[in-house]
Formats: sequence, structure tokens, C-alpha cells
Amino acid sequence: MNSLHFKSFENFLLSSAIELELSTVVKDIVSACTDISKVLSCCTIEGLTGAIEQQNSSGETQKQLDVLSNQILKDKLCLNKSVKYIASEEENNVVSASPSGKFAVAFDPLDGSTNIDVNGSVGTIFSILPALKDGSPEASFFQAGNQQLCAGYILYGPATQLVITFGKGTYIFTLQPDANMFMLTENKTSIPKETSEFSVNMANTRYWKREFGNYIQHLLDGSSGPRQKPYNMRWVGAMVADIHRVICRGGVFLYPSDKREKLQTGKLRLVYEASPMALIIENCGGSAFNESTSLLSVVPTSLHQKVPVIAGSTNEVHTCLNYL
Ligand code: AFP
Repeated sequence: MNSLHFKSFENFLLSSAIELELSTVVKDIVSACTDISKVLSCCTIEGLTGAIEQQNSSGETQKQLDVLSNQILKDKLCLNKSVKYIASEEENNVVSASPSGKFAVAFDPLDGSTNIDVNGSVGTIFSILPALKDGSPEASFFQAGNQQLCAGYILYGPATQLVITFGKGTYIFTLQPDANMFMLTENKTSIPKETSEFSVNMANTRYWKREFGNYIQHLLDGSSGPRQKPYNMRWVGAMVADIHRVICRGGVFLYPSDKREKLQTGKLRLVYEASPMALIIENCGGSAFNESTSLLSVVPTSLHQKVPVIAGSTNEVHTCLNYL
């Protein structure tokens, strides 16, 4: 790639007139993620793959790289005077940063970290909200997704890419490793409304509720079934990678609630996974729902709350919702 042809992330922030303080926070997140990307590229050689004897807020076994990525982001953001609160998948409670800060930052430092051991794609997801003046530290994160000032993710794949929205449009930047800079490679204005590709963990079939099972069965029935066309299926197992594919070429990403006790309200976390992804998807013309309402209107009631996610190509999302 000849970086001279592309606008740098810094120039994009300037030309889009993003407020200075917000810009500094976003730049710190992106800089931390550039560091995470370097750590990931040499993690096998440095022996950093594998789990540690510790569980995160959701009771999942943490990987060494979950903990390290969390620390890299936390260290960077705690030094930024504009950040008041930090919430992370890897922290049980809100971390208080700068008392005079204006922003509350939530993140999943390493989404899909079970892919690490097989050199598969992983990502970082983040959300920036206005920090509330009053109330508990948690209260700042108990705002509906439509209050987010910025949301984004970094995909650590063959190329490292940043996908970001400030509430008007969704932009894709690609890391130019030699220059250590993210360059604007796409202004993503739309996700196709129709699709013939779905993304779901089929191994959960036996746990699904009947209506959701019927919907998937009709996709599998292909041309001879009620949907009258063949559908393809893709599942990376890292939300960032699966959603990125949906953003690039359309599709529907599905993580429903199911009959298992731990998945009665879904698997994905609202504050730092579903909500930011919903803002990104809606800003390039897609739709993002739980099983009944727009994810952006859901007000969290706990920091690590889980929600079902049905997101992607608008017409397919609504067809799925009709079944439910
Ligand atoms: P990990 O971070 O534990 O790998 O979980 C990833 C994730 O939260 C999300 O990124 C995936 O979409 C989903 O879980 C995959 O879940 P399955 O285990 O059902 O494949």
C-alpha cells in the first residue's frame, strides 16, 4: 500500500472536527491497540499464548493475552486526564481514572481470545460515553447505546484494521506497520440490505428456542424451502471478525438467548460488545437488535450484562425478528 494516497487517522480526526479531548482519548485507545497488535504478532515466539489460572467477570478462564491487553489499554487511559471511568470485560468493577475527566470508556480488550492458540483473528472493541457528574461510577455506563460519543473496534487479522464511528458514518482504517499509522481505506456507507450469508454457532442448535431453530432450519432448507434461496454459513468465533465480514459484504450475525441457564439472556456483553457494535452497524445502514428491540435503546442495568444479538443486513435481521 502506498500510504501517500490515504488520509491518516490523525488527519481524519482534524478534518472531521472531532472535539480535542475526545480525539485524545480515541488516539490513546488506537495507540494502545497498535501496541497490542505488536504483542500479538510475536506472542507465540514469546510464549504468551495459553490460559492463566484466573477467571474474568463472566466466569470465563482468562488468557495471558486477555490480561496483558487489558493492562496496556488501562495504563494508557489512566494517564489521560479526560478519562474519568474505565470498564472492561477483564475488570470486575469500574476503574476510576481522572476525577475531572469527561468520558467513560468501556472495552473488551481481546475479543475472541480463544482464537489466539490457533493464530486466528481477534479484536478489541471500545465504546466512549459521556461521564455523568453525579451517581456511582457504574451509572456512567448505564446509558443507552444511542448516547455513545464514539464506538469502534480493531481487528487483528492479516491486516490490523480500525473501524470507527462518531455517530455519523462508519470509517475503516488500515494499519501501515512501517509508518505505525492507521490510514483511511474505506468510508463505509452501506451494508447490503439483502443477504444469503448467516453467522451462528451451529453447535448450539439443541439449546435454541423453537422459533429461532425454525428460522435457521428455513435458511438451511435453501432453494426448496420457504426462503427460496441457498444460504451460506460462516463462523469465526470472534465477534469482531464475524461482524467485520458482515460490514464488508453483508450477512446476519446471530447470538441468540437459549435454554442454558448461563445463556438465558444471551452470551455477548451489552456495554462493551453489543452496544458499540450496534452503533457501528447502524451507522453504515445495517440493523442491530436484541430479540425484540433496537440494541441502541437498551439501558444497561449491570456492568457485565449479557444480551442476545441479531445484527447485520436490515431485511434479514427483520425476517429473523419476525420468526421470534
Ligand atoms: P472468547 O473471547 O472467550 O473467545 O469469546 C468470544 C465471544 O465472546 C465472541 O467474540 C464470539 O462471537 C462468541 O464468544 C463465540 O462464542 P462460541 O463459544 O459460542 O463460539
